[in-house]
Amino acid sequence: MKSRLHYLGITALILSAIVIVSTQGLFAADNAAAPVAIKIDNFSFTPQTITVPAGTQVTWTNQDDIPHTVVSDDKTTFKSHALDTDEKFSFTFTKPGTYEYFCSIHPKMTAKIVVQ
Ligand SMILES: [Cu+2]
Repeated sequence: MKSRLHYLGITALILSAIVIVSTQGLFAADNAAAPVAIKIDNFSFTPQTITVPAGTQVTWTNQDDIPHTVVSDDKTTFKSHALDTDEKFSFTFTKPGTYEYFCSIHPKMTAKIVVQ
């Protein structure tokens, strides 16, 4: 009698451990911010406004046939050099806030990233 209860207890412990480990795995996957891509084409950033969780890495790709830059409005948070066709620039947003940016070659090109 003792041994049956004993094994039941051990089985319950092992099952609990499996549930805890797999649940933590799921939460870890949920918390990992998926990378986001923004394309630069035809003198515009697409999408022009995007909301992402903190920790998201955003990568811009210049798909236009002329150079563009990606520069935050404060000109310090992030600032790419002139991107040639198919060239990329990445920045990881760690702090929540609203980040407006533009192309310093064509200042009418503006867009925004909201980090939550
Ligand atoms: Cu430009």
